[in-house]
Amino acid sequence: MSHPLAHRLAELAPQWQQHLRDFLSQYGKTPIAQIRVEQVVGGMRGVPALLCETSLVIPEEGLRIRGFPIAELADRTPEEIFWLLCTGELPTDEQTSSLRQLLAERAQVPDYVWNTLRTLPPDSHPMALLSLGLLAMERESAFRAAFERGVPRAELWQFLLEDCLTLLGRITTLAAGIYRLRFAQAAPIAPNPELDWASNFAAMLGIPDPTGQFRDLLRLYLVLHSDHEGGNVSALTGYTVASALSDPFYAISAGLNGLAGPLHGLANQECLRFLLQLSDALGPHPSDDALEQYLWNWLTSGHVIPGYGHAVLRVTDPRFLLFREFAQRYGLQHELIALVEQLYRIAPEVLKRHGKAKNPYPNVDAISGSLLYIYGLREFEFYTVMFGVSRALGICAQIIVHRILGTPIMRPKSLTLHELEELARAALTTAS
Ligand code: CMX
Repeated sequence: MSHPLAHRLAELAPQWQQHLRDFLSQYGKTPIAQIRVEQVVGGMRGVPALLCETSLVIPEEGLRIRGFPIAELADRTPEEIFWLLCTGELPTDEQTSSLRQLLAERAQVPDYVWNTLRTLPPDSHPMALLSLGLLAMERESAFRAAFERGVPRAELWQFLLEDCLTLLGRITTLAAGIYRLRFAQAAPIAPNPELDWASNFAAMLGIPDPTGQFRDLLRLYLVLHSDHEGGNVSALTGYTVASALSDPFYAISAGLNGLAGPLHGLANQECLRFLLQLSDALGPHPSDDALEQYLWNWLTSGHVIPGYGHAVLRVTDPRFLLFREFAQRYGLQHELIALVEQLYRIAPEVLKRHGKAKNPYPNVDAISGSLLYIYGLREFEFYTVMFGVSRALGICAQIIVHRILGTPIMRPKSLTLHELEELARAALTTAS
């Protein structure tokens, strides 16, 4: 367990723990917010009730990872981002290469995992395969073994870190292998220990990449999707499961099951499907009027526009803008990109006129799938798997930090509608 990331976290752990103890002893009983009835019923929207150190989503700005606006991190590698997420510090070159090596050393997926996946019917969703593949590896958990040996609670984070590194080392191989088995009817490509995490993933997918642009896109993709604070379905689920001291194989697998939902990670798949449908219906170069009418009919027949809106953001997602810059930098002249641009001009106005969505602007999913499609990754059922590989970085970092801080098992209080009504009436009476 002697590697630079474990060492650095061991140095930081006592400082973080002391900070939290001091803070709790001074402010532990201080109320910071009131909760409205509609928030209790409405998925706890906006309730500041979770601790997440790795990142923050500012409604008027977008994602910050450990205080850095995401645009400042767009040229970094996933290894650097993972180090940053875990420690709050940008790594030195040496630290980055140690992490790169560590992940590369752990990139082999055992045969029993492939054998398990091969037993599933061919129409199983790739996200189900990814989640199941991780779950199958649970038997190897160092965290669970340490717990069973009676390792003291305060030391458990070190075993959690090891599991997370194993899981992250393998997840690119697993995901790429799923792509090969499911869509190319071909055997998985073995990981190359010389390559970094993103390049290895690109190589193992086996998609022709003569210019190296697909690899660059993948690196950006893995960075941009890595974390989006703690309250989104996948992160919250992963954190909740890990808070019961379930090991990371359980926690990340569970988080990814949440990511597989169409309102969350599946939206990039749905977004591309929507664009292709739209192009089929109106032709690849529709007039603005035709597009506006199509969107209006779509919305008024009860559908959502995939890739638009967000539970927290209230501006265009900076990750959308960073992908757009990528397309501009490489001069991508594809009709899908033209359609993404045209939607960006027209959809926000239509959503505003429709009057429901609190945020009428695009999120990251409005463009990410189109870029993958253009570079030859055309099986859009696979897109959420890509998202999951990246998001595993953030959820792993979140549960590592939580275990270092020693936060307890999650247990919010739920109420029946009757109790909620009583509470609401009592609150109104007291206020008047
Ligand atoms: N198209 C049409 N209607 C939309 C909409 C959209 N893109 N976004 C929100 N709305 C609607 C909601 O469905 C809701 O309608 P009801 O009152 O009838 O239920 C209303 O506007 C208010 O919703 P909101 O408070 O603005 O948004 P939520 O926090 O409830 O939901 C999200 C957020 C992302 C689920 C929603 O905007 C959506 O469904 N967008 C399309 C799917 C998508 O792009 N998801 C990816 C999000 C990023 C991610 O998590 O990965």
